[in-house]
Amino acid sequence: TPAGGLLLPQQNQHRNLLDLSGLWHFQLDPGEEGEAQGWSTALPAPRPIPVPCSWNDLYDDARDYLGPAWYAKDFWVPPGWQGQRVFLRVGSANYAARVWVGGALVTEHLGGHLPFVVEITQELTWDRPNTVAIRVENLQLPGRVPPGPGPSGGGVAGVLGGYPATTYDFFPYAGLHRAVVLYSTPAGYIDDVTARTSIEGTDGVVHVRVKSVWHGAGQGQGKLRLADLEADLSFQNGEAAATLRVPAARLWSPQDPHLYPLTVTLEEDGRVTDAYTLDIGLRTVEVRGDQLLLNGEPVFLKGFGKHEDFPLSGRALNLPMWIRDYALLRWVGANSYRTTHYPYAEEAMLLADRLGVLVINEIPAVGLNFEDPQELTDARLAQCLQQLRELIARDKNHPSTVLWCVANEPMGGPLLGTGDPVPAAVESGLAFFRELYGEARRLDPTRPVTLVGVQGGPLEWHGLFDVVAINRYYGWYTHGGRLEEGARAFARELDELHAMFGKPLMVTEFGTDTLPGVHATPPEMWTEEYQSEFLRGFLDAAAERPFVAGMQVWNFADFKTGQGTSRAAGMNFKGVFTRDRRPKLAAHMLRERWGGKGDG
Ligand code: BDP
Repeated sequence: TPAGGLLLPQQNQHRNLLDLSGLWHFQLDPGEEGEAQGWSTALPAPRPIPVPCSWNDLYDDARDYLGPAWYAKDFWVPPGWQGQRVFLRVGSANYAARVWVGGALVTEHLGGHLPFVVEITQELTWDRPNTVAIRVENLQLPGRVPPGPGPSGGGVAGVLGGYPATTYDFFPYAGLHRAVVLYSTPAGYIDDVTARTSIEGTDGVVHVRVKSVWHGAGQGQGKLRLADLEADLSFQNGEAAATLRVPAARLWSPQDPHLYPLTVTLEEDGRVTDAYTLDIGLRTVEVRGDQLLLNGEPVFLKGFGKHEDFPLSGRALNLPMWIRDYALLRWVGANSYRTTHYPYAEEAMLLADRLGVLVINEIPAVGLNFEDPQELTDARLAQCLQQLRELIARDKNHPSTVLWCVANEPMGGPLLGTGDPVPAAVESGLAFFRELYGEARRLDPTRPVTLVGVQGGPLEWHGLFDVVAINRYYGWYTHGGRLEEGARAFARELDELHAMFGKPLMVTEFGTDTLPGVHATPPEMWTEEYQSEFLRGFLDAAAERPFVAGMQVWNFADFKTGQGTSRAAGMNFKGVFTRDRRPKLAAHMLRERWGGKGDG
């Protein structure tokens, strides 16, 4: 088993990669009989399913299904891989997974949206096909993250109502949402690379730590290479570090998202035995006073909260969607988004690096409620810490990630100012978030960390973080139909929060449900005019306040939710684009305001 690195597998002259995406066998297991009946070697009545894909939109009986389901596929390992170590990597199994190869249980994992890896060299056969079976189970349980509806109800979504019941306001899509791949490495291999960048004068400084797994004594040599720069790596107990200094560095920024390929090699007896290349960006992010700085200059995040959501493919990796979404971000003049409310596909992060998009990268901690019993909070903390470690391991080298976010709208009492937060819940949350913040900074001291707060929620929690991030709906969930009053209440709160914390402030959600094609003047709730004027009012208030470091509209596009009385047709209609990516009136307004470019 690897030491814990989550490097994106790659093909080169020392390593191999085989993507098992495509058609798999699939079977729901409502009676939970699969394990006892040996489904790990063959499914008795399989239907075809693509991987990656959510199962929900494909078969009627799968849409609202909660329970275990099985995926299986036969594969050959290419003969040229013999003598190498072979690993299986699952990009995202939502939610709990167990994996068998050749009928042997090889690993288990809890939590969607993040990859896990297991070495399967010993389990493989070379003279006949191998079988991989993955049991994916998607129950909404209170001790998980995101939590299933617990003793205190269903969080924000509990207030909204909805079926299937969730603590969050999006459809509980499930399945193998990203690629399942096989890869091979030499016996001694590069397991992890951490590149941290700083700026000194006009030099870009790259400090690189490498972890390797050696078949011998854990010692060895290697090299770092970036353009024509080179440094030696000398491993002690599998770890080595070196620093490269790039003169007259071309810094990474949204205006010029320049990437430098960084190559790490291992050597034995002067011969290169393993190599790994990743593209890095030379840039810094920091908070100074009430400003967020990119490369030492104040930066403003214009953009959206998003979802990985599309008809039929559900929450799965959908490259056409991503390419179109990045084109539309450019069209509308946005430079950022938040990965609401879970980590997005690695391909999306690579594209953000390449296209110069700033990402607030969030763990799947949505729907937390600190009025629940302490044992649930403890179980959730353990899960959040694991997800934070996995996310930082996966995404730490992406220049596009400028901020880690450890939770969305944790609750500590009544919602939307209908009552005061509950003191015991606030205390419990303080201990919880102190720990998460500390862990994020320990794992990655190079990026600020934030928590996204709900309207009317406890303000104390923000004090622990580097950036104050808030979701506000004055003019929608409160002040409905009264846009001016709502915008004034919003502006007042901005000033209060600034006086209270003196930190950079971001509005990470603001928006209104908007039925495409529905119009009214003067603007009325649910119309395109109302959305456009609501957003304009908030943007105006923020523009007068230099401590506001970002405005992210909720949402980029309409998205699927559970069924309920407040979500027409099972959709959240707060997108400025429809679910099939057609602009509403607000998209044009934003484009004018944000200086969107040319074509989509
Ligand atoms: C916030 C949540 C988000 C919801 C949104 C809404 O963070 O997930 O979809 O409000 O109500 O509560 O539209």
